[in-house]
Amino acid sequence: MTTSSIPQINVGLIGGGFMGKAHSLAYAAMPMFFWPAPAIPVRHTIAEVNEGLARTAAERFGFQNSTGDWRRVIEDPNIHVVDIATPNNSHAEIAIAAAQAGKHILCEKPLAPTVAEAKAMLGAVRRAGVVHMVAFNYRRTPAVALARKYIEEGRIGRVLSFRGTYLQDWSADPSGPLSWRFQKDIAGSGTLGDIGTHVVDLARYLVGEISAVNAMMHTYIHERPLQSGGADKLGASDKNASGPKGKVDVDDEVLTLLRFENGAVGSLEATRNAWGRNNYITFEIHGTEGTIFFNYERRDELQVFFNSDPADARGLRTVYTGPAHPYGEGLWPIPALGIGYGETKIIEAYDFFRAVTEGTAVRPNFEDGYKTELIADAIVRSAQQRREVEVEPVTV
Ligand code: NAI
Ligand code: SOE
Repeated sequence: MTTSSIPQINVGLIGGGFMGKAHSLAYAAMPMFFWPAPAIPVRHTIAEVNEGLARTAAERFGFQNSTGDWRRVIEDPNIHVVDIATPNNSHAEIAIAAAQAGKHILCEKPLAPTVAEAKAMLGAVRRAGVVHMVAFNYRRTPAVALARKYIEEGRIGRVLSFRGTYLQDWSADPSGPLSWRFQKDIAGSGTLGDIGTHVVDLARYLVGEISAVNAMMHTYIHERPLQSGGADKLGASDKNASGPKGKVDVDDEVLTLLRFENGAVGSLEATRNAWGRNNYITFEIHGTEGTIFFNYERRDELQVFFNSDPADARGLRTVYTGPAHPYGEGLWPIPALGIGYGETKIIEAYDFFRAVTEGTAVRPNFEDGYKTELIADAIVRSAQQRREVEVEPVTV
């Protein structure tokens, strides 16, 4: 196959922060990993909050054009894919406008800060008939995809239970500034929407639909120093901060029990106040015939116990992901050379552009994002009402 037979697809990326960087890297690298690539993503236009920031982002991330107004991206008939990498409160407005303009959409997680916005977004992409994806990238870690393969193949039998955690420590220090992630009107919720939803996505991907929750939520640090401007510092401590403080009105910690439609039970714990934990996404899944354990901080590894193993070789053992495993054909040639955060985004871009060029659906999509919001909403109501709460049905 020659390069000329691979479609070039123009991308308009909105938001040039942390995720703007990760997605730009993925667009540049995806064809280098997966060849023949489903498409060559062309970094056409990047939008930021003003012209200066947009120009800098274009130069840094390799975009041909820049704009200080995201609406220019939507209006441009040469742009076919809109990538939304802005804080949560702008996802719905941008996505609905992009869908109405017939653009395919990759939107960062959480899909939206509220159920109502997520529902409107799903309605818009369905009406437009465009490809849509929500960027819960951790399910694209090869070891996580391998866990799903083992479960689908029945290697651990019927799933009985799921224990998921997402523990970080970047918000444990009270002198960490008031990131937008601590403000309800921008983020929607705190730890729950920011990282708890990643675990919800993994639970749904690996075990199935969640029908009910029984939750507790807590806020430990109620005010933080105002950030003086510039890029979001993601809580990086400023010990000398002596200026004014602003109110934190979101949760720091969420814990919930989970009931799955298929009869499995589980739990989810998430906090950004766990000193010493960095990106500690773990799950342990017990089935009638075995166990699977994953820890993102050792993301090349999947620990497995299969009841079918010979009696003299029993024990949790480590499988190192590599060419024999999901996405192995495009990644590195020797197991455990090292999968990074970047690779999860490269794989995400690969699957998204495959769907765009083949005209097929990809998951997790806006329906998954909407369902995740319904679960997050049930968690909030359960914590408020101090009782088990059923997840509301999909109504789009
Ligand atoms: P960030 O604060 O680092 O960057 C956001 C950028 O968007 C900023 O540069 C800001 O100036 C720009 N922006 C804000 N409003 C805009 C507008 N109306 N038009 C154009 N640009 C605008 O935030 P970060 O970490 O990149 O987060 C963005 C989104 O990605 C959030 O929804 C977040 O939850 C999600 N995220 C997902 C991750 C994942 O692992 N999938 C990791 C980090 C963030
Ligand atoms: C901060 O908690 C954060 O950047 C989240 O917003 C991301 O979704 C997560 O992947 C990494 O941590």
